[in-house]
Amino acid sequence: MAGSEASAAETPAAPDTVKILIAGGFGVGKTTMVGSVSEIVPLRTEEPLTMAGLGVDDLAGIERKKATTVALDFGRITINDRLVLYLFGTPGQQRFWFMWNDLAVGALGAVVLFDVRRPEASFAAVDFFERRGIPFVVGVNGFDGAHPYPPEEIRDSLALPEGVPVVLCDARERESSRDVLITLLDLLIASAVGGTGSA
Ligand SMILES: Nc1nc2c(ncn2[C@@H]2O[C@H](COP(=O)(O)OP(=O)(O)OP(=O)(O)O)[C@@H](O)[C@H]2O)c(=O)[nH]1
Ligand SMILES: [Mg+2]
Repeated sequence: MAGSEASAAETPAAPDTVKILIAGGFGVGKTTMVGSVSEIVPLRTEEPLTMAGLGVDDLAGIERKKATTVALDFGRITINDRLVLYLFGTPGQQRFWFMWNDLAVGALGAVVLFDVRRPEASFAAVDFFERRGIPFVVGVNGFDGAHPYPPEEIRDSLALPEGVPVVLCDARERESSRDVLITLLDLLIASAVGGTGSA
């Protein structure tokens, strides 16, 4: 019995798992971010954009887009031996927004991705997390590496509260996507310590 007690004591504790949403409007780079940062092959639920979506899917500014998420993306990243993040990418199109409520259950925080060429695409996502008091950071996805606006200008245009970090990023780059998640984790820790929520 002593042996089994000893081996139980040596068994490393399972890491804590935290659910994070990668959200934002249509085509802002959510699937791309989950894919770049995930250490497992991400689960994707993408369907091709077809002629049937003409007049429904607004492709202005993202004409090269070929597929869209119809349910969710799922990925995972190990931060250290005590913490693992489960990443859930939301669908971006308005007709799939009803799924966001379910996806948000149990989420501790969110990344709202933002495309400066189409700022209005992410307004609803900011609103969604503000209303629910879920802490979030804004990741400004610089398409083609371009970051024409400083974070403060983006903060003003979204009327973000002071406590919401704005991070310039490139969703295609693992390191950059990871930095956005680390900023979110810092915010979650600060919120937990201060007990202040998202704002
Ligand atoms: N040049 C460039 N292309 C990007 C970047 N991020 C995403 N893309 C491309 O933009 C398109 C849209 O990216 P997705 O990741 O599918 O966007 P999404 O937000 O998941 O889209 P929905 O699920 O349809 O809302 C894809 O063709 C990506 O390859 C970026 O930082 N730079
Ligand atoms: Mg997607």
